Amino acid sequence: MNNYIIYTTVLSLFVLISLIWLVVALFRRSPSRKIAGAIFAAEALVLVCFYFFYFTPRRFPRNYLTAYPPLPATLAQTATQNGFYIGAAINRSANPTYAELVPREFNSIRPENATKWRRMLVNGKIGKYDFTEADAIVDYAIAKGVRVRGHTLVWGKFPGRTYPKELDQRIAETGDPAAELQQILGDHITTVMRHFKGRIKVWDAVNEPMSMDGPDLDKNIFLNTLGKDYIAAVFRMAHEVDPSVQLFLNEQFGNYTGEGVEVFFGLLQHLKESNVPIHGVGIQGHNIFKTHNLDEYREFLTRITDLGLLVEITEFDARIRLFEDSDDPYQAQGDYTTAYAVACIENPSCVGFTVWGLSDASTWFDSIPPFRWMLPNDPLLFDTELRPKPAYHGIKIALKRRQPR
Ligand code: 9MR
Repeated sequence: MNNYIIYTTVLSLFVLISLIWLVVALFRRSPSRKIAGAIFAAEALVLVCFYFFYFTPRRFPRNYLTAYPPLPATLAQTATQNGFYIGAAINRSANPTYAELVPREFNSIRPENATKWRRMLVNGKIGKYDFTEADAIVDYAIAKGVRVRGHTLVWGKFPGRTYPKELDQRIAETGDPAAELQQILGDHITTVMRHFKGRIKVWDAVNEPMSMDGPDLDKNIFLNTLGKDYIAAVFRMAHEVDPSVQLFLNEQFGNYTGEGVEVFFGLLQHLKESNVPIHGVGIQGHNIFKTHNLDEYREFLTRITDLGLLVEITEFDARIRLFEDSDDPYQAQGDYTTAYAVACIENPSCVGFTVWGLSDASTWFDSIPPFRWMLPNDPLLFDTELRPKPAYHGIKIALKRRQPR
């Protein structure tokens, strides 16, 4: 499904080669310049057509608007009755849409950004916290009886957006980087967990420890300074601050088998054997360039829960364009999303399924290239007008069959 990347790369290479040929031929006044010019023009034209094809917004039939009879109970009620968390990532609390939709349809939320380290700091200044945005979301949810998952205490990618950029500078300038980082991390974890004590009872202690470039741990500032045991150290610090809080390791996978997965299981094994207080694994579940192999994913869930860990799907979304070859893309997307959620619902140790946004009106895909140009993305359970999509119904039906833990 990521054909456009292959096509663009190959075509662009051809265009580049023809361009070089053309420039050289023109420079040497070679007779081949006309052929080079013609080939270059033809290839460039194909490339332009190709761009138009992929980046022209699509419209798919919305058969689901008439296909499903309304069911009496809401998604949140069905989930609660069957011992499951159905969640959404939330950005603002003062939005009247959320005020109504969240407690009705979701019994769990996860601040999309508000409880990230950098986001809670005034001007990115280490130690200078402003919890206004996070408190508004958390208190709103709690007042409505909705569980909050904290995201995230430590995340080593994208400095300046996840952890404060000032940290890089502080660690580079200090005489004892390990002691300095340990101190700053300890202060951060203590301040944040104490602030939300009793309100956030489950945290992603560490987010995305795996590298995006290969089957290895991400070589971020925490790993480079403290070694791979930074992960264990974060869990231990957090547990010490509040032993009643559940601590998760949260990670994104595109494949559920392979070398990277084995490195991840090696890490889990190591944490378990070292008696690190880890309670579960969060699987993000973003479907970005392709859909996931559901058989392998089901096996993967079992492998985690066989280790005695809980698991949750924490950030699910699947772009509608991944289903555009189907006769009814929204239905195909719904079937896939339902199957993905069902694998979790059927595993008693898989305790929740959270989607990365409340409705198709607001998704991170709409703001990042190239997906912002490949509209629509429509990856969630409710459409832009907040009408339930096929997976909403599929998940609700599946929840009724959930076996209690
Ligand atoms: O959706 C989030 C986006 O608004 C932020 O700019 C970005 C950086 O903080 O994080 C996005 O959420 C990510 C999540 O925190 C961790 N897993 C991947 C998510 C999508 O990038």
